Amino acid sequence: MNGLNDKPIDGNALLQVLRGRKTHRRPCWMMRQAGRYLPEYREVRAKAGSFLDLCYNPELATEVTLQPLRRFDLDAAIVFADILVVPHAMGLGLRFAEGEGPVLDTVRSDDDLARLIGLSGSKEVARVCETLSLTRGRLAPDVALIGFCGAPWTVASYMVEGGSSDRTRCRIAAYRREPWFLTLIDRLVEESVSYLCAQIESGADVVQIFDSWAGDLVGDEISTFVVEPISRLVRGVKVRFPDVPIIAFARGIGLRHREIEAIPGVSAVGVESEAELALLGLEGVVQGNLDPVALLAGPAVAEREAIRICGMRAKERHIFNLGHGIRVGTEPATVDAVVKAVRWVDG
Ligand code: 1CP
Repeated sequence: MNGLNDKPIDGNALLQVLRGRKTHRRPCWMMRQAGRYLPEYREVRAKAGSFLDLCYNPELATEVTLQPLRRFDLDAAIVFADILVVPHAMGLGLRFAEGEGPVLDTVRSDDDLARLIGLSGSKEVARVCETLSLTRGRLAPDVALIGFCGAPWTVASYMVEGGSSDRTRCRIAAYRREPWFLTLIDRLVEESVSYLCAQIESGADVVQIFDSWAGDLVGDEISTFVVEPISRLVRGVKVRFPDVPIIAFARGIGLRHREIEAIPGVSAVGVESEAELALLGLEGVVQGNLDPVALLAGPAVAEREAIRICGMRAKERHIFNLGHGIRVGTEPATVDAVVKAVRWVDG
């Protein structure tokens, strides 16, 4: 099996589960399934130049999107891009410093906000959309194509801080609720709706919203900066594409995933590794939550943990995944062992 053959579309396990139907097997994909742990990725990345050059080169981005599907029996491909495409397309300077992560122009004042531009006509968005349509054309019908964006809180944190951080400056703004911070969140909802809709028009079958830093927040900050903006984002996409399933991953909010599950239009809830699936009280479809470090511990540990997680959830209500992205240094053979273990559980 290589995921690149031509089985019928109704064999798409991820779409079956997201639509609440019976499935022939437990859908399985892994966050950051394309990336530096794969030697063939490193080769294309070297050819492309920088990480951003790769994101905006549709032919090469399509190639790296498809690479994990050639190795592993997965049910989905996720378009190779980044959550920071949105602030980049809104006019902020962005570069990825080797070994340091993203460096982004900051947004800290009313003037900074006023300078942000809309996504319509964006070259960056057009390139990502071209990658989606090239990829959809080359993928087997039984493999779903996932488009994505960052959630407003997570993307705002990079814009306010200017890169990776502990988000303290952004959290202070959230506590104070300065008008410009709320305006920034609103702008991100609006632009993210148009970004996800553009991805769907270009071939995404499913979209995922990544709120990687949702777990920073406490109390009603979670309602105001995670649940409400995600609800508005989901509503905006659903108005135009009512049949496209949406996965919402607010990493690190534990029991408050129930509030994400309750958002109308959310088809599945992503869950971090730290949460115990059986204790969360989620009734619908959950995605997760194998610890990426278990994969670094080798195939025997990773298989054991994968089987334990599958045992907590019927295949109709589970999308097997990690609780966060695959780490650099993971052996591809361990990823293969995990996928095979998931297949061994229930086909
Ligand atoms: O060349 C490289 O290997 C650079 C590493 C890399 C990769 C492979 C970055 C830099 N981004 C990506 C691709 C990417 N990013 C994908 C598509 C590939 C796939 O999943 O197979 C996706 C979905 C993302 C999403 C993303 N980017 C998130 C949300 C998910 C998560 O990991 O929490 C975040 C927070 C980013 C920001 C980002 N991109 C890259 C870095 C180093 C960072 C900063 C991370 C941090 O602040 O800790």
